[in-house]
Amino acid sequence: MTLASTSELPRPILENPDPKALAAEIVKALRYRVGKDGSVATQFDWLTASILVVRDRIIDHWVKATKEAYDEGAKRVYYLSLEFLIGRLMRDAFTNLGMMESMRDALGSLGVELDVISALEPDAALGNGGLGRLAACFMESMATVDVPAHGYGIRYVNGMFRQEIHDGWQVELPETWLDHGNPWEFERRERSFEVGFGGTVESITTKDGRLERHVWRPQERILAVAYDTPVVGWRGNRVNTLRLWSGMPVDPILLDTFNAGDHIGALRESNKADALSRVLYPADSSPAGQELRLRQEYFFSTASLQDIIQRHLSQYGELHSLPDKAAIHLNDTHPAVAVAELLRLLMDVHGIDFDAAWDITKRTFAYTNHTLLPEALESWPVPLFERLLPRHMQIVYAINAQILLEARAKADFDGEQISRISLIEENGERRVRMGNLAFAGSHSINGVSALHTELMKETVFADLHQLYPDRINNKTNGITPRRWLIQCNPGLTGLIREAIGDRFLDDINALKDLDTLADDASFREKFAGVKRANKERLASLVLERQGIKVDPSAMFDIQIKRIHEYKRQLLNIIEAVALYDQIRSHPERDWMPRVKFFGGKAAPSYHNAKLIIKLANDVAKVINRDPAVGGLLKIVFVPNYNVSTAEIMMPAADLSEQISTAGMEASGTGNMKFALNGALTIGTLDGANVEIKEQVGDDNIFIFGLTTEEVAERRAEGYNPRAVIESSPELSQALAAISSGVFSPDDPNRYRELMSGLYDHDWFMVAADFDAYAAAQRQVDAVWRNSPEWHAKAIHNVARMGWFSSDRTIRQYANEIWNVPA
Ligand code: 26V
Repeated sequence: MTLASTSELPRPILENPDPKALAAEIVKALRYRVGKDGSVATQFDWLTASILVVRDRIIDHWVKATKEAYDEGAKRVYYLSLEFLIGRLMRDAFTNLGMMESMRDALGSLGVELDVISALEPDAALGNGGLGRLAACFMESMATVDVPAHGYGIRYVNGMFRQEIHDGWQVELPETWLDHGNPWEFERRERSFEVGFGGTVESITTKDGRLERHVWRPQERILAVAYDTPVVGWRGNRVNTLRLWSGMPVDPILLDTFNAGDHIGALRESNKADALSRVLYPADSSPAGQELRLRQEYFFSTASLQDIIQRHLSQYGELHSLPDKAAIHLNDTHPAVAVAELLRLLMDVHGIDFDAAWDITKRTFAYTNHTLLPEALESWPVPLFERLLPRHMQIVYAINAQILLEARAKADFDGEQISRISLIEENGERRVRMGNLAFAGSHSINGVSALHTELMKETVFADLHQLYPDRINNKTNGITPRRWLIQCNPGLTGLIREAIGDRFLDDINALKDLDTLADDASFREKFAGVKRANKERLASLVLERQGIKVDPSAMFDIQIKRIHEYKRQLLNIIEAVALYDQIRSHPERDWMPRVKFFGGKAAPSYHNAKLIIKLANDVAKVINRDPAVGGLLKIVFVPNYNVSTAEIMMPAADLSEQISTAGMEASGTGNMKFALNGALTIGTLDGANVEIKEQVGDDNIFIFGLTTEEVAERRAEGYNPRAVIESSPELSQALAAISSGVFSPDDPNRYRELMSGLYDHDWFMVAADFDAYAAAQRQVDAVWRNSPEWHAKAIHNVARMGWFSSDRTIRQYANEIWNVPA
């Protein structure tokens, strides 16, 4: 079968370059921009030259798109996000410009392998997980569906840490993605803005004693400097800008201090500025709480707003029209301080009164909530907030007065409800609630799956929803099919093109045409062949990197995502232990060979998550070496799970594990990537799994376990995990084995506490769902045994995933929230 080749695309993008001409361009870039000659160039130099060649093409479109948006007076979307988990960009750009094969040929003629150099491109890992990756998919989709947009974030020097596994334990190492420079970005020194911290607020009054305005005199000042990366959409239709801010000192060196002999002190300013954009916080739930995090949030929020205001003023000369020309989106509460900052800029800098400024603010902002976990809801101690941002503290109080007034006027809220909608938490330590601030300052608040949105209305935002019932809406997440199908799975893409033509490349819903082919034996065989090749690729990677041999004809059962107790990797591992026990006790049964893959990072301070990684590795060590299992079950923990690893693992999966405690996973997007690549899901009725089930049909997914309501009921009636465990012999035995040190003979007590947590409270209902999960796994085995049936289901999954394209999601945001055409 042939790989997707650009020459077959229906409307060849751009010029669909001739490989010979491309090769000449690459050589020229190598010589004049990298400063090397082919005879001395390293593989890395070839990579840089190749990126520069594709970048040149992107720039032409970039300039054009930017000018058009300006000339048309188009409304722009500004996506504020502390995280953009982009991964590699080169292949994405080749795919979207339709020049993958030309580039491969051009490089080949120069004796360079595209696959070799593209593997050298570092991942831009400026995010933790789902929230950051969603921002990256959205950037690509906004360019694709022609929405003029800017992403705003921080240019972290150290993104997400690199994970190594030493003796089964996670070890965190700094990721230095900028070490060899970054050919994608453009530094814009001229685009820099001052960011203040601390200091005092002065009230200026008129001669007759009326308050005229407030002037904030910050004690510290730092510069935010812009770095721009072009983001190209499918077929190069539009190129948008990802603008990342980097901290720079106003005075790089305090010369007086230096000359007075304090050489270290003289660099103080420089270090402070550097710290702001130094490192991404690697926790995606535990309260960060640290001052540096709040500084980062304010730093990028104010720089972005100043940039937006400057652009708006230069085009329209006034700010009352801001909501008509700018939609500013808050990706979670991380940029929520922008609500207070926009008010400050409008009032204190541009002289607009509170009522008008508040109206502009609300009509401009929209906010997405990405989690209901109480520990992930941001709040800041009032004393810290007040010390760093004294003027914003006053503004928060002013907003609070406003919404409490509305609550009292509009609804007959009781004291408890009033205290719940307040922007200030008053129980115990006083804190600023960023979720309430984002809600109050936005005209739209959305959840990321139907279930999550309903739960938002019933839980965190119940009272604010009662006060402002028109604001909460749902926008189910999506993924970009360019990266998560066309680019990462050329085999499947080629097969689909052969079978149903090219329409799905531009209209992903055309994948539906595959549905009828599920009954076609010859198509099923080809489909199985593609999956097999993808599994072989993963198998050789695991052999090469980890020295573990796995059989590509076994079922590849994969759980890859952040390690979190609510995501229940533990449930999966315990089930593997129970299965291991069964295989040993009943070797005569006809077991279906499986390889269970795990991958994911734990927050460095999250003790149990790190212990779960160690457990997966300990269990793997024992099972993989046990001749009694005879290769029927293998466990592999793949280190350093990131976007690039995902691109290899998603296409190679037979079974996708989406087994969070119902009600806890806001959406999930890995679940969508797997299904689009032809894996069947085993999952709970949580997040977007609910909607995946609706799309693919009940027969093509394995659903098990308690529903959200049942989880709540069980908790309400006093859940007793010990009784549940004791009534399940398989579960008891597995827990006893782990607890007694069968998998940790070097430290038999290693998992005592982790296991006793399950007996004592089992917050995430692992025990309650265990039997249902094990039963669902045996049902999975039964279907797997019937290979044509399995592949037919897998084909139905691919055929019915069109709705989960982030193009659909972005069109909904555009039409229903941002009010821009798409
Ligand atoms: C929260 C915090 C809390 C303070 C410390 C730093 C930090 C960093 C990130 C976060 C956000 C975590 C929320 C998150 O990633 N949610 C995920 O969003 C995905 C996209 O909507 C969704 O698919 C996942 O279900 C959801 O867990």
